Amino acid sequence: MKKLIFILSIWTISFGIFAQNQYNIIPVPQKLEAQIGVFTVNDKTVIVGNAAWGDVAELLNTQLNTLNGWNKKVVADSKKLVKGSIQFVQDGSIPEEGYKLDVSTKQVVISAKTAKGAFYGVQTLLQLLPTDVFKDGKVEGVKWSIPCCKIEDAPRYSYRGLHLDVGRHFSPVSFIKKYIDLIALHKFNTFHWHLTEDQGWRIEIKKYPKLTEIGSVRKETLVGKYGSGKYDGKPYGGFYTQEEVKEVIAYAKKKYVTIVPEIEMPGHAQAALAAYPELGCNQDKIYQVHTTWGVSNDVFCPREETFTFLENVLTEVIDLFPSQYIHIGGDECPKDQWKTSRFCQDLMKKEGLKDEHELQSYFIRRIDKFITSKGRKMIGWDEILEGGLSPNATVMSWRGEEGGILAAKQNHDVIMTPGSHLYLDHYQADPKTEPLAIGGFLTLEKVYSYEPAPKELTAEQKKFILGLQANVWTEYMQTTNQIEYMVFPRACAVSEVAWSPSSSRNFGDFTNRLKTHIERLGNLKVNYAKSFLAEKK
Ligand code: TNX
Repeated sequence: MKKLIFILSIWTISFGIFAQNQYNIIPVPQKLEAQIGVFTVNDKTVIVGNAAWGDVAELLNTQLNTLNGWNKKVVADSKKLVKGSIQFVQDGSIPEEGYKLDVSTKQVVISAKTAKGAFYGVQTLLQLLPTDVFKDGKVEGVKWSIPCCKIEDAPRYSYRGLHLDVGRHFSPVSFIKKYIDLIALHKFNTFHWHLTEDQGWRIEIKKYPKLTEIGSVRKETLVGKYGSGKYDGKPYGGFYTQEEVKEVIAYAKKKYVTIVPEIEMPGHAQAALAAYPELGCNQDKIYQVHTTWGVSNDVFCPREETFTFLENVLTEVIDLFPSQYIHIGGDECPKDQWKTSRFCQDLMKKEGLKDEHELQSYFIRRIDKFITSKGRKMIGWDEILEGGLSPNATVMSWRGEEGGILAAKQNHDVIMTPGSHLYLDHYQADPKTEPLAIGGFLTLEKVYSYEPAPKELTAEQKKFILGLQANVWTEYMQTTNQIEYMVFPRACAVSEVAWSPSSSRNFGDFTNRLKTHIERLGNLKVNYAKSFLAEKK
């Protein structure tokens, strides 16, 4: 008897270790029960789709076909379970974005309530397969085995975002698509596309062609650190046509990623003013697209013409983007020009506004009213709290969590994006050995330690924290290679904070899983940073 117990316990321990090495899923699922055995995918394996989720089954099928040179078709749905298949099953009891995955030696069943949940089930399934599944093109000699398990999974937060600033440095459509793939792989559901900046306007607006003709090009390229860098004398630019924007939105839709577009106002507007100087407070001034980093003093003037312009721009943006949220910026708006403008001072008197913060609030409220009238929701950076928060606003808290806490206490929805934990433009390791970055110091471990539900809030107030987002400002990211380096693997840590239950947070376990995950990233040709490997030693 003793002998049997001994054998059994040795077996359990070794299975435990073995199991750990097999299930390297990021973000870690809510519940995973390891089982013995494997299911092997081969040319006989049928994928049984669910009629309503055709695209999801197709994504998996296409990938397996490409890797193996197969020419298989997804089989239409079946009322019964089909032995030997990978089958999609609808189950109304599962949460919106959740899924169940049941892998036995006989069959793989992905159950979900929605197509989106089924899509996340596929993301997990892909991570259970050998990492070669993330390669592009045919691979030889891989046994496609999936370790048996039962998984029940659903996200902790409903808003899980990754942002990209294309204003400072422009990223081509091909990269935006790759970025969206990576967003989806990590079960993020939102891509915040920061489209306008002092240093460049990047989206075509049909009514105002000069925004891109003039506003998307800066005279020179700054190379090196702001303040001591050099200009190379070459113009720098780029923008997305509306056709390209539509193509990106359609692409994102297939990956269940919502794109939140951002049009900055009233600050970060110098490129727009270079195109249409009449929108500034000093209408005789000749503006240029900003060539240095940092915040420009040239901001939109709150004249009627400016509101007409912004409403026209937003109308085109709303027509393009199906997203519920429209981001209007609102951050870092220097008030110097409003202080010296006769027009602004008169307007403040007329509207009974006591200072320039209230004038900014007046500005944002008007825009909020417009966006709300279009059936959408306005979201802005936490400066929109200053001078009084507009009634329908959602707040992105970036200067720490204070703004988010304040907004939640006023019953406004909040997305947490504090610079202290979620700014992926900060150094991730010793600046002496890292490529030039904007500053800050944010290790993988610190990102992973982030807890988005501040203690200052009651349980009721915490419900206003819809989720979190990591931001990627590109002043010092001149190439897409450098963006990848700064974003990965730190975004992997963000994904786990956003998706997985806080009770499963364990940095050691995460970095163990990450060893396999970076193989996936490598196969996807992502230039991830390796500094965290040194950090671990
Ligand atoms: C602050 S975060 C900004 C950006 C900069 C970033 C650099 C925010 C709303 N505004 O314009 O790029 O810092 O870390």
